[in-house]
Amino acid sequence: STTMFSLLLLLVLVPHSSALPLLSKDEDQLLIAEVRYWMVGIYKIRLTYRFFVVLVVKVTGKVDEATLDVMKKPRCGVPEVRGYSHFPRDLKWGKNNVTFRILNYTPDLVKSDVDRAIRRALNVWSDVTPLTFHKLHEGNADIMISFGTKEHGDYNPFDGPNGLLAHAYPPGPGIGGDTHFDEEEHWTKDSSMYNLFIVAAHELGHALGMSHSSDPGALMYPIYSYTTGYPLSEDDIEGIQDLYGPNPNPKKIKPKPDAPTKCDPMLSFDAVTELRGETIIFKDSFYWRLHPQMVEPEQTLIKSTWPSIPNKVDAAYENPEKDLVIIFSGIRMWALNGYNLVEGYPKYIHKLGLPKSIRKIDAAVHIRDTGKTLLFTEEDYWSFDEAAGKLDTGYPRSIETDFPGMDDEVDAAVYHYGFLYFFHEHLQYEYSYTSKKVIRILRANSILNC
Ligand SMILES: [Ca+2]
Ligand SMILES: [Ca+2]
Ligand SMILES: [Ca+2]
Ligand SMILES: [Zn+2]
Ligand SMILES: [Zn+2]
Repeated sequence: STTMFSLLLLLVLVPHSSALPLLSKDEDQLLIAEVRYWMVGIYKIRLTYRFFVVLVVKVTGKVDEATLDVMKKPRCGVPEVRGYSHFPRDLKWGKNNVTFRILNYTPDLVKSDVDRAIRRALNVWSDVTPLTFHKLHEGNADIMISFGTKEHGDYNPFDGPNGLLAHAYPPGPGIGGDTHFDEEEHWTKDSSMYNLFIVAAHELGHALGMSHSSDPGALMYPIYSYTTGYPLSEDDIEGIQDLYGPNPNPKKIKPKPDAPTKCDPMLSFDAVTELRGETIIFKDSFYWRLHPQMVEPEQTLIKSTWPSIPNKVDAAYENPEKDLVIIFSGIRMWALNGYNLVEGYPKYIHKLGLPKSIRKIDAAVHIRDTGKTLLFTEEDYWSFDEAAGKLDTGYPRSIETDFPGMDDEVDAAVYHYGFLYFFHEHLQYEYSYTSKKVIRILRANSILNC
C-alpha cells in the first residue's frame, strides 16, 4: 500500500542575527500575514526580522487541517492571474552570474549523482533566464549547498527523518541563497524516496527569489510531487522571468501544464467518484477533493497522492459494500481502499468480461440500490453485477435509449440518493433513476461550488 505524501513548505520567522537587511514595518505585516496563511495553528512563531523557507514532509493517510490551510485558494470570481509570488521587496541577485559550492555530500548517493542533481536543478532555472551558475570548489559562493543533521550551524535545526526536509534562504549576502538538506532523509535519484533533484530545484527556486505559488501545477507549490520531465510550469517561468527576464538564447523546453481552474465555465471532467463520503473529481493530471464540510475543494496532483496511477484517469467509481474505489485508465484499473492502493492491481478491464475491442471506459458509476455498476463506453453502456462478479447479459445498451434527455456520450458519472449525475463537456445532467428522466441541467463545475 502507498501512503499519501504531502509536503508542506512553510514560511517561518526565526530568531537570528541579521545577515539580511531588516524589513520595514509594512513588510513585516505582509510576512506575518503570509506566515499566518501557511501556518495557522502549526507553530508558535516568535516574530523577528528574518525569514527563510523550510520544507516539511508530513506522512499521513489523510489531509488534515494544516494541509487545508495551505491549500486555501482565492474565491470564485477573483480570477487568479498569476499564482507565483516573490519575497518581500522582490529579493533577487543583482547580477546574472551566480556562484554555488557544494560543501559536503550525502552518503545516500554517489558523489557524481549529487553533482548532477544540483547542476540539473540549477539548469531548470537558467534555461528560462539570463542566469548562469558557476561552480566554486573553495571559498565563499553565493549559494552554499550542504547536508546537515539537527542543529547544523544556522540555529534552524532539522528534525530527524521526515518532518523538515530542506530549507533555503532568499538571495542576499552571507547566508542568503544558502540551501541546506536534512541528511537524515533518504535522498534518491528516482521516485522511491525524496528525489534530490526535485527538492533541490524547488529549494534553489527560493535561493533565486521565488516564494511559494498557489498553483498546484507549479514547482513552487508547497506540496512535493515526483515528476519526470521539465519541472517548471508556466507559472514558475513567469515568476522567475518577472525577476530576471527571459533567456536571451531561449532553450526548447516543454513546461508542465498549470492546474485546471475550477471556475472556468467551460470546464469538463475526466472522472468523478465518491470516496468514503467525499467527492473526488479528476481532471488532467490533477484531482479535486471535496468534503461535505469543506467550502473550498482542494486540488492535488494525482501523482503526489498515487505515484503509480497514470496522469490521466478515464473513469472511477466507489463500491461502498467492499469499501473500494476503482480507477480506470486505458485498459487498466486500480483499486483504492481509502487513499491506499490495493495490492494485486493494476488489472485489465477485460477481466470484468468486456470485449477486447474496448480500449477505455468513459465513465463508471455504482448504483447502491441495485448493486450494479454501469460502465459507459462511447455511446453504449454495460451493467456489471458486483455480487456475481460478471457482466449482465443483454448489454451493451444505448445510452440515448435508456437515459432519455441525456447526450449520447458521458465523461463522468456519480450516484447520489436515487439520482444519477452525468457529466458531459461543461454540463451536468441530474437524472432521476426512479422516474427515468433528466430533472435538471447544471454547469459541470457547480459540483465545485462555482
Ligand atoms: Ca550565500
Ligand atoms: Ca527531517
Ligand atoms: Ca471520463
Ligand atoms: Zn518552498
Ligand atoms: Zn540550515
